[in-house]
Amino acid sequence: MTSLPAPTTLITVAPTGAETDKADFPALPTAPDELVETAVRCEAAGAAMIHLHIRDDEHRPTLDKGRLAEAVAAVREHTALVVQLSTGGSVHDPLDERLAVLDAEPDSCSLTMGTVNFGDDVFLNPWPFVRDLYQLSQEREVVPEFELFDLGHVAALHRLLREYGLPYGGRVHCDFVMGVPGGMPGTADALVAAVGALPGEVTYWSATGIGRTTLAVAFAALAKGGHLRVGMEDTLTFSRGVPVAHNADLVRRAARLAELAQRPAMSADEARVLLQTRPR
Ligand code: KMH
Ligand code: ZN
Repeated sequence: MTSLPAPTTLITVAPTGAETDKADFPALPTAPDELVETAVRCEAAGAAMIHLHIRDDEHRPTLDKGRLAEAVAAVREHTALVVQLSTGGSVHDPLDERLAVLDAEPDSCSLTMGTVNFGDDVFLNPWPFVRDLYQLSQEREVVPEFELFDLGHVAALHRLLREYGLPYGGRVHCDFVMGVPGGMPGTADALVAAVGALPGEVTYWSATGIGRTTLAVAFAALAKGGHLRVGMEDTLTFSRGVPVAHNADLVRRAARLAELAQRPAMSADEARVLLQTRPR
């Protein structure tokens, strides 16, 4: 693994996800104006990229093309954040709709490197889908972020790069999503093993730990020279018994940890250079 040393930390915020019900968690940003307000506050708190899932008028997950394009435009209008759209959607979304997410022309897209059990559900990512989405991202000049839920996904990333070459922009950025019931555990040991298995082409990686693994994964990622993803998609509890009040609180805490590690949060403009997103 030859990841480049970064003097600053990329903080990605994943504010919404597809799993939590608004009714259970009213602070979850689901409406377009809530997403914009969240993006603005998270950028001010230190985020440089936003990983977006969108919802419909009833706050249910959707991959509606018009709404996706509106969300990308709205975040771009109010912030400089790198806009990453989720192509994972919810576990119920069909593969063809997940491919069509790229029609909304994001800067970046998530790209999960294999199927994984996801609680009681299955998050489906068969190889032909992974391959098609990757080739589409190369064609549309969208920078993929490879989502790695398990060590097998790291092995699949070796195969993808070997068979289909580098992503648009030439940088290879991945994100370890740890602690999902069905994937690798959110521990420092698992992170060290997974980082050690990365292909040599990987330039940067971040990590996020689901639920109570959040802090352990964040500390381990910083110790290993990685970047951070935080947000209510992954964590609904700020500390024992204290629900997250706003995504910006999680970003602010991540920025504080990065500062302590003497790799302060990078700006969105720095993130564009790091990731080599398409100029806009
Ligand atoms: N909602 C999960 C099933 C991604 O955004 O690419 C998948 C997910 C990954 O959140
Ligand atoms: Zn997601």
